[in-house]
Amino acid sequence: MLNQKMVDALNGQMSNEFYSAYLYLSMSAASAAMGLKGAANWFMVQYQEEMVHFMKFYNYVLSQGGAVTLAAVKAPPSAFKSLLDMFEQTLKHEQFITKCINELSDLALKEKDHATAVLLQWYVTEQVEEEANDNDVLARLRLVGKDGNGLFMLDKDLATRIFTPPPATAAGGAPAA
Ligand code: OFO
Repeated sequence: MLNQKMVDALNGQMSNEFYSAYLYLSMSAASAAMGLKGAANWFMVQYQEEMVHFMKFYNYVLSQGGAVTLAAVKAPPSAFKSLLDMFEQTLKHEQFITKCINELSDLALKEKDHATAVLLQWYVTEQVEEEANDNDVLARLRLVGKDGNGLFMLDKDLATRIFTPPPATAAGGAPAA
């Protein structure tokens, strides 16, 4: 059972996850407009992953008898200077999300809500992977610099990223935990 403080905090994080999805969808569109089809794919996969993050919280709150309260989602930026700019903003945003997840974990432990603490462990691990992925692409982008051929090759690599839906989501949004 969730207490109200935890329900409110999880609803707040749902907004953050939805904004993440919105942000990466915007970056996917901007990449496509720059002719970077691989990067557009990479950010589209990221958008899909963020919707999984959102739905995992959504299903969890409902399964525990909590009320899901959806808030307004602010508009993401739509103009970016370059792919490097997008990935720098991506890493910065993910570092903010990591901080949010850590704070939620602290709250779950403070409230002795062990079920939510277990759920949040999945997000803690996910954030380690997300930041590592962003740092990897950023390092390669810095290496490439202004070299068009290098960017072309990197874009080809970003095109290979595939979205794998988790079983609970593939089953139509059943409670994930
Ligand atoms: Fe990008 O991890 Fe969720 O928000």
